[in-house]
Amino acid sequence: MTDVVQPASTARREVLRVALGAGVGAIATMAVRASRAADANHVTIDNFAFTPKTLTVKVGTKVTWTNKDQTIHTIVCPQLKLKSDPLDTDDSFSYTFHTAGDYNYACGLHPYMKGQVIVAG
Ligand SMILES: [Cu+2]
Repeated sequence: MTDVVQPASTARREVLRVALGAGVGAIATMAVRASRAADANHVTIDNFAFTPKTLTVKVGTKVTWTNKDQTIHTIVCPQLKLKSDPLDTDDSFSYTFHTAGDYNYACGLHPYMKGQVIVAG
């Protein structure tokens, strides 16, 4: 009898564990979605690339770049005569876009790192 009950109990515990695991996964997914929505004006610099590569914002939006690389990067936009200070790991730079347009920028130290901010009126 014990031999029959024991496996069933173990199996039920396993089902519960899997269900809890799925619940945690769903919560984690929701947290990621929420943080993405909040980061609509944020560009991450990681692995020598800007993410998102193209960011679309409304006029008046303050855009913030944060360097997640172990290498120094800068933000350079000739159109705006904009040049950030060197950004070390976890440093940020912000700029408020006041005029609609397509703004191409790059890293001053690694010109192949390109990004774009589209400012819609
Ligand atoms: Cu760079």
